[in-house]
Amino acid sequence: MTLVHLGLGTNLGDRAGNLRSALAALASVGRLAALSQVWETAPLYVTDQPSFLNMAVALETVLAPMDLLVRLKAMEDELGRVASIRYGPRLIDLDILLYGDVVMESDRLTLPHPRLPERRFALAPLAEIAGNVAHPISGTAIAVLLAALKDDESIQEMGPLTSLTL
Ligand code: A4P
Ligand code: MG
Repeated sequence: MTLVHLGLGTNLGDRAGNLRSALAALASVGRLAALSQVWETAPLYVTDQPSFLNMAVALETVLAPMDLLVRLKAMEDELGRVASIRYGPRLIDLDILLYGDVVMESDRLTLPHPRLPERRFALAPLAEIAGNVAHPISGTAIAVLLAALKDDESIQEMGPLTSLTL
């Protein structure tokens, strides 16, 4: 059993509904151990697209990293994701931020997520549920990585998913 941290992102359609559907689907690959709040975040990279809802979850799973990735990609398809440009709009995006303290790099999977340290939209929700967890490569705690960010990424706390009325 490994404790994995996932980042969820959505910026199309019923965004809160997309997060709820994703959580329901994730229950089939492990036990949800913690949920962050929902954060509304300005789009990064491709800025001419709707704003995102982002959240992070902790998942206890017996699936190996590649098996988990395959299941997450299948979920993205089932939840209605249509092929889009890189960093473009999506119904739901499921990224593996941390897989325990595993460090690996292959064509299809890089762990921890390579762009985690630069992303406020990923670090802020993750810090709520894993602030004291050390980044497996740098050894720096997630909360410290967040505090060290010097970007001007605009993000806003929206409260727990259960109380979201968007
Ligand atoms: N892949 C490699 N490592 C991982 C990992 N740790 N977790 C591979 C998940 N996937 C991983 O991803 C492309 C491929 O990356 C996967 O097939 C997998 O084999 P994708 O989700 O199909 O493509 P993408 O999402 O367009 O690219 P990428 O690089 O994953 O981008 P992100 O990280 O998903 O970023 N702005 C805000 N505010 N909030 C967002 O959530 N998201 C994005 C997309 C851009 N801007 C955003 C947000
Ligand atoms: Mg992705």
